[in-house]
Amino acid sequence: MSHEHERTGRHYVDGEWTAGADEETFESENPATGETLGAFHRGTPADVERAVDAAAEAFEEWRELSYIDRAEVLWDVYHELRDRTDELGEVVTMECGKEISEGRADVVEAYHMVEWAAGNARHPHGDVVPSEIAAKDSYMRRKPRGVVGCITPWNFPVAIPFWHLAVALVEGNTVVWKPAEQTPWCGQIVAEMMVDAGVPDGVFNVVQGFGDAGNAIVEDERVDTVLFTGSAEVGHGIGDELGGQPGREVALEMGGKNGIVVTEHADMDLAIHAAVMSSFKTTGQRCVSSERLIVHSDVYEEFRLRFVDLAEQVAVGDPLDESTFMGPVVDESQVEKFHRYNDLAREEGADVLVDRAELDPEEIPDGHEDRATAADGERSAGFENGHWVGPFVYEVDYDPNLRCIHEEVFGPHVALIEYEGDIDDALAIHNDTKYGLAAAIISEDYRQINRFRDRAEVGLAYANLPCIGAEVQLPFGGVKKSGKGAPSAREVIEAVTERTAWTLNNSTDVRMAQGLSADITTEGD
Ligand code: UN1
Repeated sequence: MSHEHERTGRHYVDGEWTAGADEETFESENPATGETLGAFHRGTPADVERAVDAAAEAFEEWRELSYIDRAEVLWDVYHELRDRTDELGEVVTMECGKEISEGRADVVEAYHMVEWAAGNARHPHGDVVPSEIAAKDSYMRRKPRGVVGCITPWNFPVAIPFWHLAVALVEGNTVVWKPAEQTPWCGQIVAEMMVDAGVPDGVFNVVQGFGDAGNAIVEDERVDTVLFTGSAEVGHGIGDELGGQPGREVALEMGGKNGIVVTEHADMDLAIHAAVMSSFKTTGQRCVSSERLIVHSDVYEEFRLRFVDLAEQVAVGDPLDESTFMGPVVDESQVEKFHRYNDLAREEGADVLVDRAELDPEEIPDGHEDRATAADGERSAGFENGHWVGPFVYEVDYDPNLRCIHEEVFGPHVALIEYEGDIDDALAIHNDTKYGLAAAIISEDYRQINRFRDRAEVGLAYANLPCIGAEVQLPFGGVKKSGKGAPSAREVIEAVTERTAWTLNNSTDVRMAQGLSADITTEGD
């Protein structure tokens, strides 16, 4: 990787960097400044078809390697990621706008996942199952499914791809990956790392581009499994398309309208910290970010005062500056969506408590004077063309018909909802959403905590923690509209492998081995 001016990224297909079928390119943009970071060839369905050809062909050889041999290749990728964490972390920040410690954390999460997937290769794999017959050995044998298509989002442009890629490859599948169109440079560097690590030709293919390329992956019946993390709209489309096709697998992870419940027995310092982290980290652009804070009436006033106070002060600024808490949102469509939902909250009767939504770029401190930009190697022009917003916080009486507390915004748009009664009253509000990804409860009362654990309708739940920050070895995925399967960790193994229930007879006695209780013919033996 370098910061040179002329960057034109290519696809990586069948062991070659290629411009693809079409000369058309698209640009990657720095959301903080609006600068162009580079041009990338735009993949077409024809490019995807070539990539799937290559992956299908490479599969036969790749599957023949032992687990451990395949894992060795991934360990080399692990070292690339570790050695280049700072450098790649900076590209993450430049391309998707999250502040620099999060940029680096994205890369760290990626190598954690590689560590998990490659480490599995030296662990027992599968189950030994007892048989009714002593001479039989039965066990579960896993086989790779074939070609795995990965479609990944911009908000974790390195980590999430590795949730998919690392496991798919170690298990013996070959891959066609489409990175998000907002973060192609991250995709390019990951591909370079794969090449440097010696992944054989055709085993790993990248096609850069937009939804038409993603659709081509989904529509190609030779793609045996599709792993998708992204918007609910796109994800459900993929689920519907593949659902009706026997033999094709899918694991989907989509959004949420995640809630944090703060009970009357909450430690208030913990509650405030968890809420601020969950609502504003990554500028509210994690699938697990919280947009609903459901707070018991006994502690509501204190919570509101302290949360509002911090929301007013959250440091929005240059994402390359270590002291920034919140960077820009990724692009103009996110800015517009944020403003649209803030207006909607007002129309629906919300009482606005913090309104830093229209952030003036002139007021953003630039703490990173010597920042080298990808475009020209000099300090950027400034932030006036960036996609800047600040926290927007409101309180609203709970009403099942309000759209602002039911629809995902993906920004620092936060509702405070007061509840009365017991934990079941909080749960009734909390569970009133079509989504079910992540949740947290803040309480010192173990009964409340356990009730929440058992009744919160989510795939990831936390007590006395933010609802962001899942570790890679946990299955990451939601229930209800938030997902199907969990496209990370053990669940990816399920999605990219087929099981055979395998039984071996160790006896030469046919009857014993088959467990026959009767002779085959009436004469007997
Ligand atoms: C996402 O929210 O889009 O749990 C992924 C977390 C991260 C992954 C988030 N490990 O916050």
